[in-house]
Amino acid sequence: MTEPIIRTIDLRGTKLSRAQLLETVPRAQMGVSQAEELVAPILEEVKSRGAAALRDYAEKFDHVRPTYLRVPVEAMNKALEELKPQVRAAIEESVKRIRAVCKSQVPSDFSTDLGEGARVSQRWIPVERVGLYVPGGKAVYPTSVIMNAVPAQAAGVESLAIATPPSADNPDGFPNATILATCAILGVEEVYAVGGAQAVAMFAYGAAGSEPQDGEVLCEPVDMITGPGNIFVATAKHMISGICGIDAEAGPSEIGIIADSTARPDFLAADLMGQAEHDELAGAVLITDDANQAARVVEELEKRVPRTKNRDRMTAALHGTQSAIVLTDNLDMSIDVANAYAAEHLEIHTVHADDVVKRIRNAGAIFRGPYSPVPLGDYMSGSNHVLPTGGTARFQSGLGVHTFMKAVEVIEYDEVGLKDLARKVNDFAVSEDLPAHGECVLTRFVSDPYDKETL
Ligand code: HSO
Ligand code: ZN
Repeated sequence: MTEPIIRTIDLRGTKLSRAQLLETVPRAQMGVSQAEELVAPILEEVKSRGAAALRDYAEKFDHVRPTYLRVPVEAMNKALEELKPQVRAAIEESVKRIRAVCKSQVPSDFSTDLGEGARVSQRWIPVERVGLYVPGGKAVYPTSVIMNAVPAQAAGVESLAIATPPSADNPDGFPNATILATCAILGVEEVYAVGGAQAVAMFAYGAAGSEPQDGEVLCEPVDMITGPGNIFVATAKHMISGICGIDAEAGPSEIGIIADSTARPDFLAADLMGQAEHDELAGAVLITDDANQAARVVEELEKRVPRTKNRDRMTAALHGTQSAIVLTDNLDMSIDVANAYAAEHLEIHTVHADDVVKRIRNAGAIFRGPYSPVPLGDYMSGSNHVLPTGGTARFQSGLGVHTFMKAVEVIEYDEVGLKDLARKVNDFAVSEDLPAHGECVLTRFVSDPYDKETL
C-alpha cells in the first residue's frame, strides 16, 4: 500500500488529559542547531571592523561586493518606478489596510486615582530606533517589510532601518528590487544591503566606516531588531538579545483548521496546501468530527497536490510529523484539540462559527468562515502575518503596534497620599528586613525616622 498523502490521528472514543492532548497534537521535530559557533565570529568581526567586515561577508555569503552598503534613495525610487503596476497596486492595498488596523491598535494611556493625592498612570512610549531584517534568497517577501514597518510607524518609532542581503544579480549589489520599491512606498529611507547574521550584528553594535569615507558612522545601533530570517539570523538575534530587544523567534509556519460536515472539502484542501507550500517543515492540521469530510479532503489533496508548482516541498510537509488529519468525536473535542495545538493560523469552517471563535483560547490569528483564508491574511486582510508558532500562541500575541511600544507607569503621590500609607509601607519594609526602605517614607514625616514610635 502506498503511503497516505497525510496521516490520520484518530481520537474518536478517547478521553485525553491535558498532558496527553499536548503530547498528541502534531509538531515539527526540530534539530539542535550548531549555528552559534558559526555566528559568534561574525558578531565579533562586525563589532570590531564595522563596514569592512560587512563587505567581506557580503562577498563570502552573497557572492557580491556591494558598491554601497547603504542603499541610495535614488536606487529605491528607481525600483519603485520600475515596479509592475499590478504589484504596486497589491502592495498599496496591503499597506492601506494594515495601516487602518494599526491605527486602531495604538494602546491608550490611562490614569487611576487611588484616593486623595494618590495616582498611578500609564504611558505608552514607542521604541526609539528599530532595525528590521528582511531575508533575501528564495523566500523574498515584500510583505515582511509591510508587516513589520507599518506597525512600527503606527507606534511612532522615530528611526526605522531595514537590512536585506545584497543581490549578486545586480551590478552594484543592490538588494531585491521589490523590497526596495516597498521601502520607497513606505517612506523608509535607511536601507542597508547587508544580510544574515552580519546584519543583526550591525544593528546591535552599530557599524563605523563606509567606503570611500572610512571612519564615518555607517549605521547607528538600534534598540530592537525584528523580522524573519534563516537559522543564522535567528541565532544571531538570540545571541545579541541581551544588548537589544528582539521579536519572538519564528518556527515553521502552520495552519490548523476546524471543520465540520458542512465545510467545502476543496476549500479545506486548498488551504492546507497553501500552508504546506512554505517549506518541508510547514504544518497543516485538519481537525474534524466528520470522517466522511476527512475522506473527501484526502481525495481533494490527492487530486490537487500533483498539479501544483511546489508539490515536492508540499508533499514533504504533508507527510511530516507536523501535519495530520485529527478525527474527533464532536465539535467540543475539535475545539479542545485546536486549543492544545495553538496554531499560528486557525481557520474555522463550521456552522455557528462565531460561537466557535469565542471558544478559541489559543491561536496566533483566527480566520473565521470559508471566505477568510490564511493567504488573505498573509497579504492584505489588514491583520498582521507575523504570528506565534510551535504552540507559543498559548502565551504570546502576534506582532502589532504594541510590539514597538513600552508601557511606563508614572507614580504621583503627594504628601497626603504618602502619609496615609507611611505606617503600612514601613511595616512591610520591616517584615522584609529592609528597614531603610521604611525610613525613606518615615523621614518625610517624623523628626527621627530611627525612632519608629514617632509616627
Ligand atoms: N504564511 C506566512 C506569511 C507569508 N506567506 C508571507 C506568504 N508570504 C507566515 O505567516
Ligand atoms: Zn503564507
